[in-house]
Amino acid sequence: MIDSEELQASLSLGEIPVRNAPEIHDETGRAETPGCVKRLRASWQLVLIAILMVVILALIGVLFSEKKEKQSLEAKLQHMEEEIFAARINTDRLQKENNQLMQVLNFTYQNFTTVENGGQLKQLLNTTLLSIEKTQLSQLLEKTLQEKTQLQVEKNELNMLLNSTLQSCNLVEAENVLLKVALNQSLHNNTVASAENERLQLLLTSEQQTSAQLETVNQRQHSILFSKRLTFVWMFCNNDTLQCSRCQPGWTEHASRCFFLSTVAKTWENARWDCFSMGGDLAVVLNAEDQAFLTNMTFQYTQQHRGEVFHSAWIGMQDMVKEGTHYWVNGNSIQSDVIYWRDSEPNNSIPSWDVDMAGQDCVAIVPPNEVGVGDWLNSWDDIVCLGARHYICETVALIVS
Ligand SMILES: [Ca+2]
Ligand SMILES: [Ca+2]
Repeated sequence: MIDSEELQASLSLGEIPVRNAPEIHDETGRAETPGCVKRLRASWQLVLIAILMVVILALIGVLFSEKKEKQSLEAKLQHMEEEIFAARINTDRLQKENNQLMQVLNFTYQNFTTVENGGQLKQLLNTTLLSIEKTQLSQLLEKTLQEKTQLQVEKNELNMLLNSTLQSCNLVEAENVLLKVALNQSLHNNTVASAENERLQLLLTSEQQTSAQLETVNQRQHSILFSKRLTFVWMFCNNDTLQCSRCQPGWTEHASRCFFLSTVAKTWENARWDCFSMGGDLAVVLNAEDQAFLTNMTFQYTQQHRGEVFHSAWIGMQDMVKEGTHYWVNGNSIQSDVIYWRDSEPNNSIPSWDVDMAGQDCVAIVPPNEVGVGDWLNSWDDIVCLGARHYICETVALIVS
């Protein structure tokens, strides 16, 4: 065992106290320290050093902890002193307020004692409180009534608005029904219009095709009309409207024949030559229609040329070869049912200047004073062929196929 004195001496010297191991003596008597003892002694020294270190560290820790705790206690103490100081200040303030309250209480008590009857004050107080409460209730009631009135007004307005809205809804519904009807009608009309449009489109297409065909035909006809080969056609057509007649200008068509009444007077023979030169001959009366037409032609001429001398107009009939036997220029003899002599004609009158005593062998139409009445058709008269008369030529009307 190590004594405490030895331990303190060792610590003071910085050595680790070790217990003296028993000495081993050799045979010669000289003391000898064994190896195991030496090792054991070194281990003990190390252990002691470690223990000392731990103790020292523990002591240091304890000292540090105590110092820190001391500082904390000092801070708490300072804080408590500050609180105590503040409490004292607060206590002083409370004491002052308490004094003031006591003064007020004393003053109140003194005033209260001056009132002879405390019950009257209480009653007065109650009355005052009731009056105030009543006033407040009245005001509240009045306010409530006003709110009720306002609510009633708003209710009436809302009812009116509701009624108006319902009426508007009814009107809207009615209008909606009308619009639906109109929409259906419109759709129907649209369908009809669409069908009509399609029909018109088809018709337009057809018309366009027809127009194109007519255009082609028109171009062909135009080329034909303006060709030199058909220049003569222009003689029979109006140059503006291209309305064509089967007779040349100045000639009048009748019964597929063309007739021309001259504006000059010539002998019967020269008149016939003139007709020849125009591709025709003196006119022949084939029937009553021809007679009416030619007689009316002479009448119209005299009506349109009143200042002009117009005795009569030669036609293609004569009895030059055999007196009393009349022939038409076409070789036909006079027909018994186509005879239109004036009264007392033919009389074959021989004028005094006719040295040849040829008589009247050429026939002309004497224009009547009026047409359509009486014996106006009987207009023939035999006249001396050398006399100058107007004349009527005829040709065959142009045959247009
Ligand atoms: Ca005669
Ligand atoms: Ca006569």
